[in-house]
Amino acid sequence: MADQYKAHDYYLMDEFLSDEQKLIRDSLRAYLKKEVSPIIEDYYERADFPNQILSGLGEHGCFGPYIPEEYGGAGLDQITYGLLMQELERVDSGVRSTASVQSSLVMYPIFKYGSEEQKKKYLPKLATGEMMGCFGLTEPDYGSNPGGMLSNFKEDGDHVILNGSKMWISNATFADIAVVWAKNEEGRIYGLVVERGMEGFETPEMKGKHSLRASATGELLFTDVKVPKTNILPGKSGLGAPLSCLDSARYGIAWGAIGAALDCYDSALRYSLERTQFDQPIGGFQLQQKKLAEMITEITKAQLFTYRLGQLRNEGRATTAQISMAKRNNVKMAIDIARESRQIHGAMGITNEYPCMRHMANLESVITYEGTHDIHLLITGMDITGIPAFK
Ligand code: TGC
Ligand code: FAD
Repeated sequence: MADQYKAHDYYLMDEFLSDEQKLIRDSLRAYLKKEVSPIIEDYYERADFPNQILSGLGEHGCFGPYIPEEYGGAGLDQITYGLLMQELERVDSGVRSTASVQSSLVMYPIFKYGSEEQKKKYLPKLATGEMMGCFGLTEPDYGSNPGGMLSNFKEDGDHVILNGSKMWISNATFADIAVVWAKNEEGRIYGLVVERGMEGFETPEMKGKHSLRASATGELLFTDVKVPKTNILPGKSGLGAPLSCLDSARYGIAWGAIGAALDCYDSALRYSLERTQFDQPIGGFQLQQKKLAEMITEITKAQLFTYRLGQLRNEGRATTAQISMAKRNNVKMAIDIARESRQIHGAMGITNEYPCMRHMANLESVITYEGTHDIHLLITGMDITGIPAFK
């Protein structure tokens, strides 16, 4: 079925956007409708990522939108970055994931903490999608608590020897490079750029996912991998380095989740006006109107506070806790709307003719990765009380 999506802007938020921001967003929307919507269900069912769209995503500024142009990025502001993530996730969370990882978890740490040589070597190719990356933080026994990681490296002349493993890594199976977080001999965390082809480095696929199927997820296995010291990111060490990258990715997810919610609402609204029962459109029944009215109310609230978060990001004033609140709220809002949308579609809602079930399943990953729903609540709790309740 052709992608009939129409954007919804109940509080006229577009009036806050510049012509350039709208142009960039609308151009990506048109590209995705033409090139991605027609194939996404098929890739989702086959549990595969459509690699042929990588260069198109690069051309539309989806890789490193806010990285300066001198390093190949698009040099855009944080609200435009958010708008791009919203369009991508409107189509599929897995497509947004690929762009999030590339931008915020691979390009950002190299840009922020890399040497000038590292920036010049990797960033321009990552921006076009000619080179793809992944981000290895989570380990089999350390998910919410990454500070306990076991991956480690030891000095060996001009190199270090890396051992350990990472799990649940988006883009792992096809990435050319991995930004990997591991401890040195003193137990201090550093980021290392590990390149595909380095001996002892493997990236097996993780299969059997019922969620985020149009995204490639894998492990990263390191057995005595010899990594040149010049591949260590020199700019920052400690857990704060990977966590600061998560701020940027979580902010993108806050916008992205609104995209998934908009798609579910749009499909439900159209279906409610087309489908008749008891001789009238189901959208004429109060119970269905309640669902639709509550959906657009929640979407509008999220649009408003996420836009404000974007302004704070542009000014360099957004805090980790503010970002956590938006990620947590918006993903929960989107997953609730996906479930309501599926109900409005009746039995058709469980099929691949409508996007709601796919979004619903995808959002089960989104509510878990980049910090679980509960961890984000604890981040807010710590911020308002001053007492960390993690341990
Ligand atoms: P804690 O003691 O609180 O902090 C350790 C050090 O880090 C600093 N810090 C930050 N720095 C910059 N930005 C942030 N957001 C920061 N948060 C904390 C902190 O100041 C401290 O610095 P220092 O100098 O004092 O050492 O750490 P903790 O071990 O108690 O943990 C806190 C907690 C639970 C909030 C944190 O570990 C956490 O966020 N856990 C969730 C893990 C997570 O989100 N993993 C995501 C993996 S990547 C992923 O999921 C990609 S999905 C792919 C896709 O998007 O498609
Ligand atoms: P756990 O940490 O074991 O948590 C299990 C449950 O316990 C959760 O409900 C959690 O909220 C709760 N819990 C944990 N600690 C506490 C506490 N202190 N207080 C209260 N409750 C608590 N990681 C990467 O590094 N790179 C990637 O690219 C990446 N991509 C991913 C892609 C997908 C599809 C998925 C599903 C995950 C991905 N992840 C990635 C991993 C993701 O970040 C972790 O799954 C997430 O951080 C949670 O870790 P965990 O699954 O080990 O759950």
